[in-house]
Amino acid sequence: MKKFKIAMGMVAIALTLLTVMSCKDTKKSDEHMEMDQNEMNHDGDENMDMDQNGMQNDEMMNRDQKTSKATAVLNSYLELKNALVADNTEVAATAGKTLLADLAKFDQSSIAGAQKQEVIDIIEDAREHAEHISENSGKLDHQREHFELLSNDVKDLIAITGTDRVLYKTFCPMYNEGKGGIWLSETKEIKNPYFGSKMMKCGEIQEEIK
Ligand SMILES: [Cu+2]
Repeated sequence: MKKFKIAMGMVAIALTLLTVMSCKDTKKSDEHMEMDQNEMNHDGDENMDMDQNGMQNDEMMNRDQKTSKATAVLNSYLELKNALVADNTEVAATAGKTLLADLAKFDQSSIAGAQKQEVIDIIEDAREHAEHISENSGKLDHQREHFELLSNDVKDLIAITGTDRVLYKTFCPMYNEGKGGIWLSETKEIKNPYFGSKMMKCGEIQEEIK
C-alpha cells in the first residue's frame, strides 16, 4: 500500500519560495516553551460533547465519497488549522472542542494487532492537545504549541488509518525557535497556522499524503 508519495517537485518549488520569502524577522515568545507535566496531565471532561457533534459528523461522512475512520478527526483538525491560520483563537478553541469529541468517538475496534495499541496511544495524546486548545481561547501561542504536537499525532494516525483526501504535510522551519514544526493541509498553497498573518507564506511542502 502506497501511503506516502513524496512530491519532490513540490519540495523544490517550496524551497525556492522559502528562499524568496523572508522568514527571518520573527520573534517567538518562549513563555510556553516548557509545558509542565501537571498542565499536560489534567483529566478533563473529554466526553462532554460527543452527542452534540454526532449528527454533524455523520452528515459529513455521508457526503464524502471516500471515507476513512479518520474522516471526522480530519474535518475538525483542518477546521482548527484554518482558525489558527486566521489568528482566530475563539474559533480555534471551538474547533478544538469538536476535535476532542471526534477523537473520543474514534472507533479503533477494527484495527488489528500491534497497531491497535498504537492508535489508542495516539488518540489519547491527541485528546490532551485538543483539550488544551479548547480551554485556551485567548492564548494563541499556547494553542499553537499544542497544535504542533497534535499535528504529529494526526499524521501518525492517518499513517495507520489512511486518509479520505489528499493532504500535504507542510513544514515551517521557523517555528519553535527554529526547531520547526509540521502541519497537515488540504491545499498546496502555504498558509501558516503557526504564525498566521505574521508570516503566512512561511513553509514548505514535504509530502503529499493520499
Ligand atoms: Cu496547554
